[in-house]
Amino acid sequence: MRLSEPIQPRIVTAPLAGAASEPPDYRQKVPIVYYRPGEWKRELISDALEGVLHGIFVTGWDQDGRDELLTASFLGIHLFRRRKDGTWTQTELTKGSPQPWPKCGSSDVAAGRLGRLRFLCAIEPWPWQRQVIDDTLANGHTIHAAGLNGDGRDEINGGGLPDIACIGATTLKWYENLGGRGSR
Ligand SMILES: [Ca+2]
Repeated sequence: MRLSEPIQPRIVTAPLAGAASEPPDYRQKVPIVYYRPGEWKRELISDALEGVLHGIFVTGWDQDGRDELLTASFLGIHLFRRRKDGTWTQTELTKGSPQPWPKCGSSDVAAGRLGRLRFLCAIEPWPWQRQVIDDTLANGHTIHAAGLNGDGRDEINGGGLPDIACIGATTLKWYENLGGRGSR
């Protein structure tokens, strides 16, 4: 993850749930932290999320040369941005599934680009402009947007047609982007 100039990698960690939380509700705050190379000191990004924090996704959200962090948790999908002074902003992008706790929120998130359009793909999102690609995947676990058809382009960052891969309990599905028609 690139958080500042000059570009240096950082390690971001996000536990699945709070250390003392218990299933099925996992009612406890979940800390997201990062470490800089060399000192490896634990620095807090946020402890505002709660429940299961199942997915994180590092992305250049605003193309300012620094990476941002997307999270998928019981509270939905959030965007974390690092300010120049080192503090972080948190923006809720969607609350995810509206079902009662602990079936609320979102399980995993990835960001991609379709030409100039930016999109999120998630396992059970809610608002935004939502299009159901598949409702047959059992126990959807993780998701990613990428160029999967070997055309040599980084389709997340460089345009083109991003595809989506999703892992369920016993299946790995590839949803090929056919320019709006889609197939799997
Ligand atoms: Ca950025």
